[in-house]
Amino acid sequence: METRRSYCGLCHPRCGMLLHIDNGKVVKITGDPDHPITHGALCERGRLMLDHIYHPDRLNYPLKRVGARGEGKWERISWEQALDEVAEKLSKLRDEFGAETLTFTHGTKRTYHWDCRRFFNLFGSPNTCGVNTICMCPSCATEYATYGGMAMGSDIVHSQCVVMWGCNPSKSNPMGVAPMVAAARKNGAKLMVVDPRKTPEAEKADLWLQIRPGTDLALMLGWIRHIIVTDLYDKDFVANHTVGFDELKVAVESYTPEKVEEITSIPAALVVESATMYATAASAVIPFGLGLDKQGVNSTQCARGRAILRAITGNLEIPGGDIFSQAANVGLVHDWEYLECNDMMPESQKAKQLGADKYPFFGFPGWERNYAANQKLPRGYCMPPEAWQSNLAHAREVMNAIITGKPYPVKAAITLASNPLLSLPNTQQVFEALKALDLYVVMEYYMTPSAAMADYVFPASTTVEQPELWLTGGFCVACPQGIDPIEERKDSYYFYRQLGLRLGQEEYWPWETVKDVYDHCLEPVGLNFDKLAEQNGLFGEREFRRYEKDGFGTPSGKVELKSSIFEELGADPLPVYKEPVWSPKSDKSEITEEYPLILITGSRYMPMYHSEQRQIEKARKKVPDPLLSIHPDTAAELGLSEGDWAVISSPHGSIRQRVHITDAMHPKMVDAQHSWWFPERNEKLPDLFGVFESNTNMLCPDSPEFCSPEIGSWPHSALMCKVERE
Ligand SMILES: Nc1nc2c(c(=O)[nH]1)N[C@H]1C(S)=C(S)[C@@H](COP(=O)(O)OP(=O)(O)OC[C@H]3O[C@@H](n4cnc5c(=O)[nH]c(N)nc54)[C@H](O)[C@@H]3O)O[C@H]1N2
Ligand SMILES: Nc1nc2c(c(=O)[nH]1)N[C@H]1C(S)=C(S)[C@@H](COP(=O)(O)OP(=O)(O)OC[C@H]3O[C@@H](n4cnc5c(=O)[nH]c(N)nc54)[C@H](O)[C@@H]3O)O[C@H]1N2
Ligand code: SF4
Ligand SMILES: [Mo]
Repeated sequence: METRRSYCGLCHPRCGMLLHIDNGKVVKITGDPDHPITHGALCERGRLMLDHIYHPDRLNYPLKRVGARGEGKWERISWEQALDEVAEKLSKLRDEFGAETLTFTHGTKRTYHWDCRRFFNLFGSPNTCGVNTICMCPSCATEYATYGGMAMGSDIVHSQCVVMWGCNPSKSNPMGVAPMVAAARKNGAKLMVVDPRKTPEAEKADLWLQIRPGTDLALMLGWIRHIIVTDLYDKDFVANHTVGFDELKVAVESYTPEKVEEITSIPAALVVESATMYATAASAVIPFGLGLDKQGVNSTQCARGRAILRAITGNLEIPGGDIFSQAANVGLVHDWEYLECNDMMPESQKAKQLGADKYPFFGFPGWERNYAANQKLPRGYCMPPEAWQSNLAHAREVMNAIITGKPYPVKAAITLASNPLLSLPNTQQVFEALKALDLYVVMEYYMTPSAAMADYVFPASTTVEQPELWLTGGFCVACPQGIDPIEERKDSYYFYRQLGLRLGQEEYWPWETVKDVYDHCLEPVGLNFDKLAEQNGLFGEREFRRYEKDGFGTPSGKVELKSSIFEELGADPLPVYKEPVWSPKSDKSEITEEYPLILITGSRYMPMYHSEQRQIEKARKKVPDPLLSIHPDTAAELGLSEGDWAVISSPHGSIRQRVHITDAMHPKMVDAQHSWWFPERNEKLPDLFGVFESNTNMLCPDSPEFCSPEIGSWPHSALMCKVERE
């Protein structure tokens, strides 16, 4: 038996994996004890990798639709034929309607993504759109505007105070953030949790703030006010490294603990105690939490509020604090923005980006300002903002354009590593849009509901069948390919390069394989992919407080408590709290009467990852059906018992899920699992694998009033619903 090093890519941490191979077939997988970050650990989803590699439902060959759209009739064709036909159709559509007629739906970052952006920039379409609008884009773009980087490298382990704000790592990041929090606790850190649910972290916390969903910004403003009026802020840092403090002070003036209690339901004394705990700790972190990004109207300003808190307490770029700069040597590796070819997009095409008129901060105008400020810093200080992460068309506007042809026709779409019918809000509209496309191309592992609507489906290779370079601010690790791709599966680089070669982009795809690309990326540090693998990663020494000599990557070179980029683009330069549209406290009382429960969706649970693992028997055995979590008293009132099917309705739609009774929920709230579909059901329309039946995004609206005014991020939480027995 042979053992080969590879990695798991079923979610973000890229845990090291050993493949035990017998007769060319992987027969066992174990964690790689020599992996420099994960040291042999694999989570329960990673341990299902073998079931995934060889699953009988995996797509192994390109498919072409032969029946009506969504009829489930396919013909197997060759890669050559599929690529030729898709390229020819794209070329014709571009000639007739302009390059902007092609769109792309992003999922979460799972495979290379710079190759997608590179292809789109070279093709000339500014219209890639997708879930990034609510996943990290609010945080990423906003933190760049505030201090010139995104704090993804929080030094949790050495922190004296860890604040889990809308973040549930024991379920969402069991190999990364969760062990770091445990280590910090062992080192004596305080733990604070701001979450409407009693998460496993909340149970263990020193303080748990059971916040009313969607009101976090009010709590942040209350914290900022308290920290200022009690002189707990870092005066040196504020005086020397920030702008806009006086205006900030005025903006938060009215957020007394009592007012914050009234809005958030957190007792005033606890508001004071928690703010004091955060501000007086020798070091403190507030790592990224999706609970903030996915709450709609306030999400962008929540990211601002969190950034401001980190700054005024002097917790940026210190040991045990929130860190965004790169380790110097790692910073020299060619990064993703470098590979994206953003300078290839003509000005005339940038101007056509859908949604940028409503949300300029979210499109090229905002990204270009963040980028320009970043470029003033010495090379390698902080990664430039990736367009993939903070420069997107708006999904709602794109879907509208597909359906109506206005402001111009969008006729073609590519989906790769995403399942838009399950992950985007307003499923009804996404479905209408997919139906209306002239050309829909999907690259996938499995036949999903979205893929079932395609004209061409391409088979994707598993991470163990392709190499990857894992680059972060602090380290760079080679993730080696473990086995040859099975049958005709390929990686996304191959897909985009082959399309590019057929569409006149030859000059820009000089590297034949993705490994060649990574060799090129590693040239500046005198390495190549194999050497990096041999030396087991490149690690850098952090240089803390680098801003003291180089400043921050913002227009003013300081932390902008009042954001000049926001102001220039017509957004509120200081955070202003807004009541969610549907809420027990909004003026739409008719909604509250009919839909009395607050709805949050999508809290993570193992072993599922979004809409995935539904085919994997062992995963389905653990979670066979979609679950709605509800408090025992509420369930009793509604006559619901554990395991009953219930109908959940919002003003936007209705779905069914099974009742799970738990006191982790507040009596006035429910939490519905997201992205459920049923691979065992009929692929053919109208069933489409049951995609409309239990999918929480049937309940989630995306019209402008529900979205944050700066970015357009829509709500998957802080909504209202009713629950009835089926
Ligand atoms: N209601 C609700 N909706 C949500 C959320 C929520 O909390 N509530 N969360 C949102 C968030 S944060 C996110 S990030 C999105 C996730 O949105 P998506 O990323 O669209 O979600 P997935 O279901 O993981 O879909 C990924 C698809 O790509 C395939 N795939 C996985 N890896 C690869 C690969 O390497 N190559 C290729 N070609 N295909 C691959 C999988 O089989 C799967 O079908 O969902 C969002 N939607
Ligand atoms: N098992 C599993 N792990 C995953 C994923 C998965 O699908 N499954 N998806 C991955 C992806 S793409 C992402 S983005 C991350 C996200 O991972 P996390 O950041 O942990 O996000 P969530 O689990 O969506 O939500 C975190 C918490 O926010 C709370 N919350 C909901 N609404 C609010 C609110 O208004 N205010 C506050 N303060 N809290 C609120 C929820 O109760 C939940 O406990 O998880 C990643 N890891
Ligand atoms: S956390 Fe689990 S699923 Fe994610 S990469 Fe690691 S082993 Fe794979
Ligand atoms: Mo996400």
